[in-house]
Amino acid sequence: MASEAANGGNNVALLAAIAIGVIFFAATSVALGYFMVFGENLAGPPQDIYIIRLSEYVIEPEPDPIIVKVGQPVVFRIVNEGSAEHEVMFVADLEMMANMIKEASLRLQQENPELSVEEIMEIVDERHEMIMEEMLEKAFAGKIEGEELMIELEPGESTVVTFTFLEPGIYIIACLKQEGTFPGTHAEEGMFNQVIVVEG
Ligand SMILES: [Cu+2]
Repeated sequence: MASEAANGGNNVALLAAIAIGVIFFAATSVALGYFMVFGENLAGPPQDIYIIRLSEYVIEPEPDPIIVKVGQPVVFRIVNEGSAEHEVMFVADLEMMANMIKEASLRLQQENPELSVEEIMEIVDERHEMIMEEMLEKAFAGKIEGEELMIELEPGESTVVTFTFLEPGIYIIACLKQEGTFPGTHAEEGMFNQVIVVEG
């Protein structure tokens, strides 16, 4: 009788321990999940997430400068805080690319005087997307692994992308959109920055 009571007591204690364990596990999971989703708002950016803010006409990284290690996946949260469409694009030769877009715009304008600035920007942008993506892939083959090398965002839009840099060096990021700066690009107004990749 006494031992049955003791067993009953043990069972209760065991059940209580299991219940506490389950509750603790659930609470930890919820907290961890919450932190993973909202943690950057609560505790500032975790070390491996970098913020890139876009607006007229700047690219502001946080922290500044962004210094990352070769071979390690890097998470960027890119936010368009401006009132125009912007992009983050990796460029091998910024001046060349910016000039190319400007010249193409001016040429198109000369050849098609009936077209509005908006129409010309649209045509250049479409070509820009096709040609650039191909050029970027070639220029950065073996240097950057991950998502597309050109990320376009509408005003107020944001996205999270992951890149792994396979070679050390300075990687220029720029916005080559033209809204508000036509026939020049946003980059000409200073909308560019860099990601510094160092040996691990
Ligand atoms: Cu821009």
